Amino acid sequence: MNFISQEIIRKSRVSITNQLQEIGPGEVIEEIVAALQSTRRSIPSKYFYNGTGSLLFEEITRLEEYYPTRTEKAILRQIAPGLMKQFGTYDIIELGPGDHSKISILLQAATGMNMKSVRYLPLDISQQAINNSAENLVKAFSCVEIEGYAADFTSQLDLIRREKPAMICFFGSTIGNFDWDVSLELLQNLSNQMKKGDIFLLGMDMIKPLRVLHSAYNDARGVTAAFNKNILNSVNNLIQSDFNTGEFDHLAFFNKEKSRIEMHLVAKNDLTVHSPCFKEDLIMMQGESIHTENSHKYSTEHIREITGATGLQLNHTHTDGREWFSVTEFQKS
Ligand code: AVI
Repeated sequence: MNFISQEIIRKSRVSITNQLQEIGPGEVIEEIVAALQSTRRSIPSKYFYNGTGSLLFEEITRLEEYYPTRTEKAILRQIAPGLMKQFGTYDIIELGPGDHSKISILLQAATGMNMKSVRYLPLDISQQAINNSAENLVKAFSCVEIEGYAADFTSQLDLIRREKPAMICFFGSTIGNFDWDVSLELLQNLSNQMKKGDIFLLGMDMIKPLRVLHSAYNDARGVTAAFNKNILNSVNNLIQSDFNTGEFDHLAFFNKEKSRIEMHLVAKNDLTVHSPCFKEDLIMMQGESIHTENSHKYSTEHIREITGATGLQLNHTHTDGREWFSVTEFQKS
């Protein structure tokens, strides 16, 4: 396939390219159909984030029960001045930022220090998210220059045109949505692309009391349930299937052995789903489920293992008072 990457926005201080067409629609369809038809049915969690899914996730981050975003931001507010003082001249690359609330904390610190120019390179699967962030950030921060990529950071890290040493940010414990082996591979790949002196900031959600974890993924207003069910709308759009969200229940629980919250969609009754992309109709029995997400929770031992597997040097782990969340600074040596 020889798609030409499309530059979609170029204004002064902002350039955004869409590299997603490098991933052909056929590959997306194949991936979804194979996951749905495997013996343990699943949908890759990256497909949560269509327009509605991204809005629902933003709503989740504001929920009383969902502590990770609030806690991570509190840590970032504390460490931002020190980070910008030390690394403010670096290119700031952010993987999967979603909204711009976390980078804003770093840019706020840069503004407080009268920094004249900060180069910000966000890479996100959602084109809309990149556009919105760019628009808001240039309005709010006169120092920022943006080079955004609508791209999949699991396979397109090499696209980034960095010009200087880099501070790579991977916040929100998005790493937790990958299986442990896959996340180590992703981090090894990232480490291989880093240059000596580059910094990597990794946000990780830590193991904590079960009731706190449980209610974070089973909020009283049902926003997480709506987010979970919406993945079926996203899939319907991608493979022209006819999943009906009303036919499924939201299920989220902590799997202690694997140290992760698992989210599933459970069929309320026997049902059949059609799609021109299926060889045969997808038949589900009452109680059968589709696994939609894993959200791993970590210990300091996991952080040590990452250091060993990637060869990155661990500079510092910052946590909140309760140690519910951590932001770890690694360095390429
Ligand atoms: C994006 N990710 C880190 C969130 C998480 O907590 O795993 C997604 C999410 N799923 C349900 N609530 C939030």
